[in-house]
Amino acid sequence: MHQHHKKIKDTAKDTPRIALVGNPNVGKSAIFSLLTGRYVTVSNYPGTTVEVTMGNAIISKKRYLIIDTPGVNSLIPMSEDEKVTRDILLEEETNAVIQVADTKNIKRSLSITLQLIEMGLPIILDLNMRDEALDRGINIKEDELKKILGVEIVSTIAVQKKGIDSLKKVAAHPRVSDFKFTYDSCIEEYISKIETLLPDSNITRRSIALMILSGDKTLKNWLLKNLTEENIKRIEELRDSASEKYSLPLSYIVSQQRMKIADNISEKIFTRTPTTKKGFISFIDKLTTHPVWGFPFLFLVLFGLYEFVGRFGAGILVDLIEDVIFGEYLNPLAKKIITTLIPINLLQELLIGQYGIITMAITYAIAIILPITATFFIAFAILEDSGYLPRLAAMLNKAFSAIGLNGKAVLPMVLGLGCDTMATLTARILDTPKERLIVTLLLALGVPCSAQLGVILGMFGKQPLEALLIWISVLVGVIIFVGFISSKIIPGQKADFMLEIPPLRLPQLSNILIKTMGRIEWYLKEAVPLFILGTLILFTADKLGILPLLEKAASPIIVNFLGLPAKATESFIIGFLRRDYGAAGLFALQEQGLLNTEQVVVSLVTVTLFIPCIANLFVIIKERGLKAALIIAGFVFPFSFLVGGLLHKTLLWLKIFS
Ligand SMILES: Nc1nc2c(ncn2[C@@H]2O[C@H](COP(=O)(O)OP(=O)(O)OP(=O)(O)O)[C@@H](O)[C@H]2O)c(=O)[nH]1
Ligand SMILES: [Mg+2]
Repeated sequence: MHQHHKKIKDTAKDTPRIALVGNPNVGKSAIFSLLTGRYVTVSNYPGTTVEVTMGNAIISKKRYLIIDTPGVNSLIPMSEDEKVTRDILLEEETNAVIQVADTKNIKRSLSITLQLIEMGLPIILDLNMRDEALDRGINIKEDELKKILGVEIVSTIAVQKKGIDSLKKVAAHPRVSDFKFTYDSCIEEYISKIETLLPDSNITRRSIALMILSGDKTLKNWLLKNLTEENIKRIEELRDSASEKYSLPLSYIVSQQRMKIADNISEKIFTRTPTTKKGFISFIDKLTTHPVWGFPFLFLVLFGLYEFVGRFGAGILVDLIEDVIFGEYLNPLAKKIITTLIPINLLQELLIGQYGIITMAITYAIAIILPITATFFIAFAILEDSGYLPRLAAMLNKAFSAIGLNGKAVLPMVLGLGCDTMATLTARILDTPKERLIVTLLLALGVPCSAQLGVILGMFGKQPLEALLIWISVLVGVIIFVGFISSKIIPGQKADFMLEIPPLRLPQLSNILIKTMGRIEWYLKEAVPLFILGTLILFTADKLGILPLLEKAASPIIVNFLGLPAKATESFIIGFLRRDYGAAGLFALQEQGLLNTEQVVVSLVTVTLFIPCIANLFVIIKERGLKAALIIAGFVFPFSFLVGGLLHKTLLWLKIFS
C-alpha cells in the first residue's frame, strides 16, 4: 500500500503547526481558507477533503503552518481518508489542534473531542455553524463546557467570516485538557498493561492502547516501525485476550462508553428551544428525498441542467464563440498572420490546417468545450453547495444497494459527473476495498465527466429527445449490469454505512464563482496541452499517410460494427487522451452533417463508455494499483465497442431512427 499523507517538508520544521480536525462537512476547509487566505474546495457534502492541504497563517504576529485534514467520524479510522487525519496526529508533531465542530451536532463532535483529549494534544474547540444552531433554537453553554473540558472554546460562522479573530486569538494559546474519564475496569486494566509496552510518541500511550484494543489494523505499520517484534506479539496477545472477554467487538464497546461520556457532557451544556419555522427550504428538503416526489424533482434538476448546459452553454454560447468569435474573427486573422509571417507550408498546416493546433486543438478547447464546461461547472457548484448531491445519493441508495454498493458509494458516482479523476479520489471515503474497486470501475466505465457530459448534452440539444433518453437508459443499464456482476465477482464485503445528509443551504455566490474559476483554470491547464498533443498525433499520422491506414484498419469496428463514418476513428484516437476531446470530435462531425441521429446515439454511448482519460487512469493506478488499472482498462475498452455495436444492431432492428 502506498502512503497517502506526504511527510510535511523539513523546511517548515521550525514553524509551529496547527491541525484542523473534525467530523466531515463541519466547515474545516472553510475555516482553513479564512485562516490562511488560501482557497481549498468547500462543498456541502461529507468527503470534500480527502487529502491534506497546508497553508501559512499569521497569528499574533507569528507564522504558523495550518493543516486542513479530511473529516473523521472517529480517530480510529474506518476508511483511508480518516487514516490520513489520524496519521497526522500520530506521526507529525502538531503544536495545536483546532477541532472544528458543528454546533448543531455537538454530541457527535464531543466524541472526537474526547479522543483528542485522550491523545493528550493541546486543543481548541471551535463551535462552527452557529447561525444554523441559532436557527434551530440550539444554544450551547460555552462557559460551562469550558469549565468541564478545560480548553479554550470559540464560536464561529465561517461563511459569514464571523469569529475568526477570536479563533486566532486563542489559537496561540492551546491548552492540554485535564479532563479525565475512564472506561470499565476490565478495559482500563488492559490499557495499563499495553501502555507499558509502548514507546513515547506524539500522542499518549493510553490513546494508542485504545486504538490497539479497538482492533485498529491501520496501526500495524507504525507498530512495526516503532516496536520490537516481541512486544508486538505480546500486545496482540493482550488484545486477543481482552476481546475474548466481550461478546461484542471491543471497538464498539469502547466507542459506546466514550459516547456515553459525550452524552453526559452534552446534557449539561445543550439547550434547545423548539422553533416552528417551516419555510420554503424545508419544503424543498422534503421534496428532494421523498420516495415518489424525489424522482420528478430529479427530473426537474436534469431538465434544468439540459437547458442551462445543453441549450444555453452548448447552443448559444458555443455558436457565439465558435462561429462568430473564432469563425469570423480569430481563425481568419490567425490565418492571415501566419500565411504572411511563416512562408513554410508544413508549419502553416501545423498551425492552421485541418489538424492544426489553432484550428483544431485551440478551437475545440476554447470554442466548443470551454463554454460548455464553464456552464456545467456553475450548475454543478450550485448542486454541490446546496446539499442536493447527498440527497440524490440517499434516494438512489436502494437501486445501488442492489448492485452491492451503499449510499456512501453513490456519492462518488454522482461526483464523477463533475470529474471522474477527483471522484476516484473520493472513493477513499468508502469503508471496504471491494466498494472502492467497484466504484472506480464504474466511474471509469460509465460516468461521463463534466466536460464530456457538456459536449454530449450539446449534441443531444440538436437531436430529438428520444436520442438523449436512449443514451441515458443504456448507460444506466450498463452501470447496473456491470455493477451487479462485479459485486458478485469481486471478493469482500459491502459496508452498510449510510451517508450523512447535511442541511440544504442556499449556495453562496462567492464560493460558486471561486470554485468555478478554479476549475476552469484547472481545465485549461490539464486539457489544453493534451488537446495539442492529440492534434499533433493526428497531424503526424496524417502527414505520414498513416491516418487512412488506421481508419481502414479500424473500419471493421467503426464502420461495419458500429455503423459510423470512417472519420469517427479520429475521435476515438484523440478520445484516448481525453474523453471530452473525443466527444468534441464527434460534435464537430455532427456539425458538419456527417452523423445522423442513430449514429449520434451509438457514437456517444461508445465514447462515454470508452476508456477513462489519462489523468483518471493515473489516479486509478495510484489509488488501486497497476494491476487493477490494467484490468479495468482491458475490460472497458473492448466492452465499450461491444455495447456500441449491439446498440447499433438493436436500433437498426427496431427501426427506431429510420
Ligand atoms: N451556514 C453555515 N454554513 C457553513 C459554515 N461553515 C461552513 N459552512 C458550509 O458547510 C459546508 C461544508 O464546509 P467545508 O469547509 O467543505 O467542510 P469540511 O469540514 O472541510 O468538510 P470535509 O472536507 O468534507 O470533511 C459548505 O457548504 C460550507 O459553505 C457556517 O458557519 N455556517
Ligand atoms: Mg474539507
